[in-house]
Amino acid sequence: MTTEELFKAMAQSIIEGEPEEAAQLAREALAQGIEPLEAINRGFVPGVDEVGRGFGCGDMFLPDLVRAGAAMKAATKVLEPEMLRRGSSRESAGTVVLGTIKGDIHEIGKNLVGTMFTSSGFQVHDLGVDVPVETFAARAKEVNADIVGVSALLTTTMANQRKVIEALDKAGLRPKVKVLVGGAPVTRGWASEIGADGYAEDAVGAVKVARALLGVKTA
Ligand code: B1M
Repeated sequence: MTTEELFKAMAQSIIEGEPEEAAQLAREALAQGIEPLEAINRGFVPGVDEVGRGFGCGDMFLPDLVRAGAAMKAATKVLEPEMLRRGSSRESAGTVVLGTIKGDIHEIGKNLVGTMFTSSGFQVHDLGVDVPVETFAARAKEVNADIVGVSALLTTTMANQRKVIEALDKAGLRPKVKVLVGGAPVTRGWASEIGADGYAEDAVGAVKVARALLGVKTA
């Protein structure tokens, strides 16, 4: 299979919601020497976007979304350990508390962001999904976090990102603790409207922005 054919098959495995096929194609990509993040971005994400588009316009339904999510998770489960293995930085670049905001159970993008942080030398405390606003602030205090990263995939849950900033303010943790927001519906404009310190469109960008916020030199 050529690389282009492989990328097409990857997208198709997500559209058809085939976890085993997706995992197998992820292994094949690694065997071909393709960078894990490239496999995700050029192979699997176009499939996820297609399912999202289909769901958005009523051509696909919730079970399709569920199957696509399971296939995407199976693919990232193969690729993420490899991303970690390839991470070069060994010195701690900073401490990050990360989670998907209350009301929201989308975890795939947040997990990728966490993996990129870990492989770039950050210490990551992943709170999981559907994380209450106060938990971000409590954990940030407990682990003396440098960055709190809040992911939101729903327009209805994005609003809670603002509440995390308010909770950190209330706990007296700002401006020392920087807040980074992201997720598909989140924009730079939204980030500045709610007073976040940083916004990133993707996992690689998240690490870049965090490094800039902490004044860490880019590797
Ligand atoms: Co949901 N879903 N979903 N879903 N889902 C979306 C987000 C949606 C856009 C689909 C659509 O309608 N077109 C839509 C949201 C509409 C909106 O509000 N604007 C939607 C909906 C409506 C819903 C439900 C409400 C459906 C229902 O029940 N009727 C429901 C909500 C459940 C809930 O959370 N309470 C729901 C459920 C689900 C599943 C559980 C079935 C499943 C998630 C499985 C899982 O995570 N384990 C799912 C899926 C798979 C999707 C789509 C298809 C794919 C999401 C994904 O994993 N993308 C999605 C459509 C889409 O995004 N195209 C959709 C791949 C991932 C790598 O990208 O998560 O964007 P992403 O992360 C990127 C960047 O955004 C960024 O970096 C990541 C890596 O590059 N990023 C950050 C993310 N977090 C960041 C944090 C940062 C920085 C960058 O700093 C801290």
